[in-house]
Amino acid sequence: MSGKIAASVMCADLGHLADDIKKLENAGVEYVHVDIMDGSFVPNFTFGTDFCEALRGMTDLPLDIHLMIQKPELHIAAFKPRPGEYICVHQEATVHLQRTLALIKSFGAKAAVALNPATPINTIEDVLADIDMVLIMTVNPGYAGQKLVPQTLEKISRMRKFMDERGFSNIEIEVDGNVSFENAVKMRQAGADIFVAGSSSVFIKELGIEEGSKELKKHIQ
Ligand code: S6P
Ligand code: MG
Repeated sequence: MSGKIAASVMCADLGHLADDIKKLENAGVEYVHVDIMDGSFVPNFTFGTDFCEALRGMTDLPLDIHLMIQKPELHIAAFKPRPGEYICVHQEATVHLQRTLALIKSFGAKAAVALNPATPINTIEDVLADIDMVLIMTVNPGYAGQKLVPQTLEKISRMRKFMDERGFSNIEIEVDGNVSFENAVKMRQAGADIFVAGSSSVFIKELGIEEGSKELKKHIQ
């Protein structure tokens, strides 16, 4: 199966959001990646619960909600997780990770854990049974338009091997940060399944959303 695209809505033209969402649908991207930032876990602020509801009213594409917030367990319910959607929390942001993942599952949504570049893969060994996806951050979270942290490429293949050896070949790997056409090829080879597409690919102004998505698809076959 070829790789899937999760288009990062923080890189869209927010003044013409409905147009951009239509273009993403026409381009055949699989998910809308929504970055939620709280100004504490990461230094930036972005969207919230109302924005997710507005997106759900705009498209049938499933949301891939990336919570870059402290104590996400306190806010999961407010995001009204739906079956078919991913809700992703950071390993670094919650003390009771297993309970938080079970809470996500209780809404019928898919549960995911994100790892910052500095966080070792073995920190999620004991929750593999509780997740559908692991998000390998290939930049430090907080901003679009950053450069790849190079050692995260090798981390993707280590993560894949780590999960396969423990009988969790079903868990998908998502990558987020500087997923350029060139980096996407290497990430795919390392074992990534879902590619968060931002300013490095789908939202390159000169290319446009349709062309950018088409080009990225070619690189993640
Ligand atoms: C960053 C956030 C990401 C960005 C994405 C942007 O903290 O989690 O999802 O939106 O990385 O992509 P790019 O191509 O500008 O790095
Ligand atoms: Mg993200």
